[in-house]
Amino acid sequence: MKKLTLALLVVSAATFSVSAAAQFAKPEDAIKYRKSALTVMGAHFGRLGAMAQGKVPFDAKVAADNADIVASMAKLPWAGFVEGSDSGDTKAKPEIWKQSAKFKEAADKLQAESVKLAAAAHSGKEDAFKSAFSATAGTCKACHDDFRAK
Ligand code: ASC
Repeated sequence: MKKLTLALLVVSAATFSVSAAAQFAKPEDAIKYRKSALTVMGAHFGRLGAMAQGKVPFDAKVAADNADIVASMAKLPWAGFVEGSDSGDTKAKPEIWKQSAKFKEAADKLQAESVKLAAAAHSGKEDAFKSAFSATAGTCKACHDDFRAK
């Protein structure tokens, strides 16, 4: 029984660690957090983009390393979109909070596609990598079109 309780605690801690770790004292802290996560994700996604577009030669190891970071970072920004953080140093549109199910769906799509992108990068197959890259980029764009101000 004790073992089961401990196991359940460990599982729930692992499940909730991301949201529990991301508690914010002020709205501007949440804004800074989500923008930071998106900035880091964008930097690594950009390295993948350079390869996907043939600007730099495809390197399976570099692709896999960067895609793993993108897939990890893709989990983080969402906890920063707390109520009351729609104004200030942000391009976040009010629709994020008005259409929260649609926003969550967009966030989930990015996460799902970035996991597939990492798998494709690990396969070492350039064609699979390129198509997974463009599917993932499509989820970035769709969310920006609907939920980010110009
Ligand atoms: C990037 C980046 C984005 C997306 C988006 C895809 O490299 O920083 O925000 O791709 O432009 O359309």
